[in-house]
Amino acid sequence: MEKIILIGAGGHAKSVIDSLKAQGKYEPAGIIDKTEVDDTHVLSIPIIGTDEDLPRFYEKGIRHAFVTVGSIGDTRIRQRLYEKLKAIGFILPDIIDPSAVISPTVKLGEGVFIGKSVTVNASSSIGDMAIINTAAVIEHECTIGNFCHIAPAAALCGNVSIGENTHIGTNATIIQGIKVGSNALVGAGSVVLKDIPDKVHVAGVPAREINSKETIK
Ligand code: JB2
Repeated sequence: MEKIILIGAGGHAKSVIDSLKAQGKYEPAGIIDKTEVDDTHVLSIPIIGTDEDLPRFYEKGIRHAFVTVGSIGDTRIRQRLYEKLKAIGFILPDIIDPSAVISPTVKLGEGVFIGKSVTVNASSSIGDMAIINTAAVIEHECTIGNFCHIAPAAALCGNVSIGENTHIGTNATIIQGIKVGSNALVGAGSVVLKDIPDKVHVAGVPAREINSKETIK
């Protein structure tokens, strides 16, 4: 089995490790965190260094890496890590929990995480480094941009498009045909009935624009 190195030793790493083990394609070589951390393991995977060690692991022959730092409405860390890994030469595979139901017609970017019990229906596409978290539903012909996070149990009806770096909060509902811009944020539990421009934050039922500090992610 090919070895893979994981980047980030927090809560999201636990979700990814579970699915990685269940997927059975890659063997975790270890986790690196941004600095020395007190813990020595996450779910029995050892913490083996910091970001500065990445080139050394690549030289030792580890070719696959996955960003296990999550994001709650701020994708900059994941973007920076993605660029760093690509510059070194790492391959970023997709980690897809075997309980997910994904149409064979779906297009997937690289470094995508698809968690437990997700559904992605026909002709949808998922951009690079997106997180499609537990039990989210992405209906037919949806487009999810790079670095988006679709949080647990969010539901996107058919033909919804989401721009890059956008966060869709847990249990949000987006009705069919809606366009959500890039760098936008949809608060937890919102019901989105109208298009949302770039950089706008919304919350509530029906969803309305709010000050970014009020947002429930
Ligand atoms: O630049 C970095 C870096 N920045 C933060 N490099 C590396 N290698 N690691 C980094 N980290 C590490 O990511 C932190 O030191 C910490 O160990 C970890 C983030 O852990 P935390 O539990 O705070 O968040 P998370 O990103 O794992 O999970 C968030 O996002 C998920 C999607 C949580 O809020 C979860 O609840 C959520 N499900």
